[in-house]
Amino acid sequence: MRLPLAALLACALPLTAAPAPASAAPPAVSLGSVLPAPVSVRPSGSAFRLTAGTVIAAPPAARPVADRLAAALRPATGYRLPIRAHAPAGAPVIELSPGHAGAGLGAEGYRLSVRRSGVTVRANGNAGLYAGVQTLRQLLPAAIDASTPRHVRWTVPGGDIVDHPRFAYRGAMLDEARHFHTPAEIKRYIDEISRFKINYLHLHLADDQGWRIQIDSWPRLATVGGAPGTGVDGVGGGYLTKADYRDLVRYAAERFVTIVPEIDMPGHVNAAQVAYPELTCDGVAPPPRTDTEVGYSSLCIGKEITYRFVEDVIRELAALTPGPYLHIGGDEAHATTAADYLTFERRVLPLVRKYGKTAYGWNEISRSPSASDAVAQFWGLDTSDPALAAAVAGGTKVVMSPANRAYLDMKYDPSTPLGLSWAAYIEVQDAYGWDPGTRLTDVPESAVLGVEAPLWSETLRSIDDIEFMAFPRLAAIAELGWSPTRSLPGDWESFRARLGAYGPRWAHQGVDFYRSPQIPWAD
Ligand code: NGO
Repeated sequence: MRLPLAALLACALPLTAAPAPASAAPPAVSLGSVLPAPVSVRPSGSAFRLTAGTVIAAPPAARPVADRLAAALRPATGYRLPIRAHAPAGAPVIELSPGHAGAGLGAEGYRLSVRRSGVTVRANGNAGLYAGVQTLRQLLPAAIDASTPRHVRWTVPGGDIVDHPRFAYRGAMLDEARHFHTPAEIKRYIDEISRFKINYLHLHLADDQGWRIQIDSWPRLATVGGAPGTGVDGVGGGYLTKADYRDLVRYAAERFVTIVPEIDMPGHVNAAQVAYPELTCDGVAPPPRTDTEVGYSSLCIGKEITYRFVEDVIRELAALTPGPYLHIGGDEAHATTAADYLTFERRVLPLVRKYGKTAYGWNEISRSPSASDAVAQFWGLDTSDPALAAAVAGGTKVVMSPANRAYLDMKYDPSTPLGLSWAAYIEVQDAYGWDPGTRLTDVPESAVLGVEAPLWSETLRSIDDIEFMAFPRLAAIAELGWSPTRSLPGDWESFRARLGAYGPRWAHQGVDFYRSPQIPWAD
């Protein structure tokens, strides 16, 4: 019989040894355990201890971030953690200090100092304070993510962190069309991704199977396209009302996440054509589709009603969306001729600009000369893309989502019960081991806005399914987007150790993550 090490040590202890206190110290958290890895970490001095007497100090401008911090720390500590404009003298304090943090930090960077007397997070504004707060949460013992009070010594290791993102765009994507995920599920995902400093959530709102957003000028899009049974295999259905969508935009903004809506066109439009047969060339409604084929539907490029429809949808979506981007898809338009595709994009790309947004599309849009002020989302498998490179030379910017590295719907390995495998099996090390800045040999890093991890929903139903595919790989993509590049092999060893230590946090949150055999998971 093999005894666990702890049992062997216990046997070796003299009988007079004091029993371990009921609230045994949790495994140590170090200043270097943060995900994504900060720019600079300097451990020093003594730890801060969060106690029942701790006060959160924040001026009125930073109050919303202080509220989020308090809401994150109260359940597991059971402490009141009052928020004050100024800390009372002598009280242990967590201070949020906005403004004049230095130009080098930008809008999202922060400095975090931990001393025995208190913790200070400084940033130029609330986005940076929020990022610093996410770091601080990870410096507390993992039980801080429990939903009920735990008896733990809530210590934060001493030292200083200076941090800011490598890329401005760090995204995740949910496919609402293949399976509708409810507003509550989307909010939970926003909570989960914003912990890793993801700052954009792209919602794929329409595809062949379903249409998931209310459009007042074309009401049947949502009522027919979002009817029960409009998911893959006839499962699910539903749509976001405008009120739901506005509420999601607000909820995301409170977590410094910007929503990017996508309506895919000119392909992937079967659901729209079921609702409005006039959007087909022959005016005949196609049958609803609940299978996972792609590339068979197309808007009718020669009909004027197509552009009325597109403009109405873009206008209404732009009015609902405070963020800068509006995604118009453009992928896999195999049922549209190459000439028609260019005609379509020549008319549609300017419509996005007309309503004040930057056009964003899958990398196929880079074939259109009108895409020079657009953002192209690279989802290819190769490490070069001449059409995209040519567009980049004309001004197009790029978000990197190579399907064989960044698609969270790819299986981890052949035994993964969910997901697809057309692009690759993507274990955690594959998701981590590439560089968004240099992945495409013909696109310079200066054209790369950032990285996004799409999660397509053909095989996913529940939030558990989403979590199992997203975590832990989303943490890998988040680190590629946020952290400075260093030597990749060394980074992997550091990353897998930090990820292993993060496991108990997901467990406390009830997140159903994949326990990859590549990672030394802590209990
Ligand atoms: C492709 C396709 C989607 C699929 C996805 C599944 C893009 C941009 N178009 O990615 O319709 O859902 O793969 O992995």
